[in-house]
Amino acid sequence: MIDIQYSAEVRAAKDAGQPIVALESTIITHGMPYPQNIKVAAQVEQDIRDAGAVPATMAVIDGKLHVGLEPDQLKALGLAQGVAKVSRADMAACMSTGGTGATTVAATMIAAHFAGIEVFATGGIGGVHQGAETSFDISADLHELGQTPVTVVAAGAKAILDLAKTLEVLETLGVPVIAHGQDAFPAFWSAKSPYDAPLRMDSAEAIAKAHATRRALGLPGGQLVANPIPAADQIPAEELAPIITSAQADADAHRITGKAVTPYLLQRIFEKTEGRSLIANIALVRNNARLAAGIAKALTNGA
Ligand code: PSU
Ligand code: MN
Repeated sequence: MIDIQYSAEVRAAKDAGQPIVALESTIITHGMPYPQNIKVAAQVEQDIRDAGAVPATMAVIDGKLHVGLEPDQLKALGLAQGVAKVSRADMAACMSTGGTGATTVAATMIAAHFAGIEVFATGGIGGVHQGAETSFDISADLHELGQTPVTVVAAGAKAILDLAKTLEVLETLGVPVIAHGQDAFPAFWSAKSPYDAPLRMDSAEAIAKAHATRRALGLPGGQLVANPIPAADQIPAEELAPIITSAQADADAHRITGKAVTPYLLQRIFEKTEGRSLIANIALVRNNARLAAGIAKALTNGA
């Protein structure tokens, strides 16, 4: 009944059994400003191709689930105003009403699993927000990681989130959190947070093998691979801390709630860093795309 619209490239890769990496689209519509969003979306796709895999950017367009976008569709999504942000809760409604929406990490995982794609690259995942003890704001991304078997490569989580609580929830949900090449859990714009990740692996092959072992055990849920931003591109945590505090205060003052919180904070931080946050964001997404391609290749090679 669900009629997936594959891009020509993803369709050919599926037929040939080539490695495929899923990409989300909320990062394009709500995570980065126009016009950089369009350039970055195309660049990240090309990074995956250069690393020997095929990119599959997900979105819902006119009610249809797209797995892989043609270049003109990718551009149109980045240009469009007021595109819906579609997560687990809204995905089916968006499709059944013929709507158009960009997929979050949670919705992209659902789409990837549905299409038989096991590896996904993004920037940062949603998590437990600061003040969650009163707001109860915990991203659906965490529950998705607990139930959908996709390995997600991200640069940790942003300091707009409460990292300690985010790690606790992931542990409760049984999600393996694997730092790549270091012990510390990365903090998005900074390579290291004060917290160690529960697991560490130093190669794409090891991560692929862990994924395949979970699959063989029949475990529901995915893995979170926390890949640090390259050192040359990071912004020191102490420099960002006051900016994040003031962005959070703005969000509280304007009574921003629900799914509007994350896009609002990202935009305020972009403004307050005069665009530096975006430069770091681009570097880490590209770095994650390359690692995800390596994991997808290792899985295809029988990890
Ligand atoms: N974190 C980022 N950049 C993003 C997002 C999160 O650093 O673009 C987006 C992702 O699509 C993620 C979503 O899945 O925000 C989480 O939103 P929420 O916190 O409302 O669950
Ligand atoms: Mn939320």
